[in-house]
Amino acid sequence: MNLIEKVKQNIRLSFDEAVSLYDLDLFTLGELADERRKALHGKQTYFNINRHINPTNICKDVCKFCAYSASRKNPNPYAMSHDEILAITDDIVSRGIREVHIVSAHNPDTGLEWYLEVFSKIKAAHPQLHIKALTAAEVHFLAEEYGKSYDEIIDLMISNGVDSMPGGGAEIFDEKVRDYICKGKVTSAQWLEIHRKWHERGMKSNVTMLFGHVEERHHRIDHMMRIRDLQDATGGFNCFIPLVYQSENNFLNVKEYITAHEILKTMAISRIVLDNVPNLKAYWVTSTVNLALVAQEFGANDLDGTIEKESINSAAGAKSANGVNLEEFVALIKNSGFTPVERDSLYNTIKVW
Ligand code: V47
Repeated sequence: MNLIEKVKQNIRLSFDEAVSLYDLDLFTLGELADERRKALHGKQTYFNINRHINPTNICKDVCKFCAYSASRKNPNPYAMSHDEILAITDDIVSRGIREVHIVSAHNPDTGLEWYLEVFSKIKAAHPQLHIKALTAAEVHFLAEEYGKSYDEIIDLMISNGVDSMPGGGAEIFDEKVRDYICKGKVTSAQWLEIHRKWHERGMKSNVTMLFGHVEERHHRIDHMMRIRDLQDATGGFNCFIPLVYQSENNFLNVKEYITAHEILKTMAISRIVLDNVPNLKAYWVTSTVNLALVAQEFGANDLDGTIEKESINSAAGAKSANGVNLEEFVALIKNSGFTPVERDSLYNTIKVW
């Protein structure tokens, strides 16, 4: 049976077959991915009304692709106080925002207690606000720094109010590429182990892939295969988020930028290969809003959210520092022929706009 027929019949692809999907033309891939999207979500496109908080940019790790952490290219170290964070959460809740996404650099002076306390203070003040916090890279950092096991850190996160884990820190799982772009931080096996443990407690998380830098196509497929294997075992991933590499103010010297054509191919292939992950997010922050809207035709069914404030990707050139306006966002989804569906953090429908 040929590859296209296999995809049409929902037959799971091997690594080699998945790599050869890239040989298909973009529109064929788009049609195949769109079939999968339609079967799962029809014309619905999810988004949520959320707010990112990045409490500190002081980091003990040096990832070549990162423009956010304080370094000689970004000599602006900061660390927020609990009061500053609580003022933000008070404000966002009063404006109807339902999710706070808290991700930081690996700051040795921001202690484990500092995080646990801020989570429990937020939860005490706003029990209904969903806290999506700490990437597996941060869990690993905190475990090492404070001599705790992953199990202990995870249990502390849960008992202090964290509701789900974001997908950051996955980067690219291939060990050689990973060593080149972010040597010294959480390894691929550790990243996957942390999410496995999180899922084993009945909790949900997301998974990202940083692409468009020095990796090759087969590295992306390898990344997807490792996710597919873990998802078979746990079912705990809600969403796959391919993050397009942003090139400014960092130490990764990428000469040739990825094309929109290659980004859309990768989106479509993720939808086809990750047959067990229900949602595929076109993260407008790294793809641009325009391409994220087009990606709806290539398998994507989620556009993240309004975000309000974003520091990690905007430091590297993304035009996301101030988020997007809700009405405008909804109108863009509608005008591109899809139905905007406001969701909560766990993909329950809140409102069909
Ligand atoms: O892990 C850092 C990435 C991630 C760059 O789970 C870069 O819903 C592109 O994970 N170019 C953090 N990307 C953001 C993240 C995320 C975002 C939105 C939603 C969710 C979710 C997760 O940002 C990091 C890293 O992979 N990143 N630098 C850069 N130059």
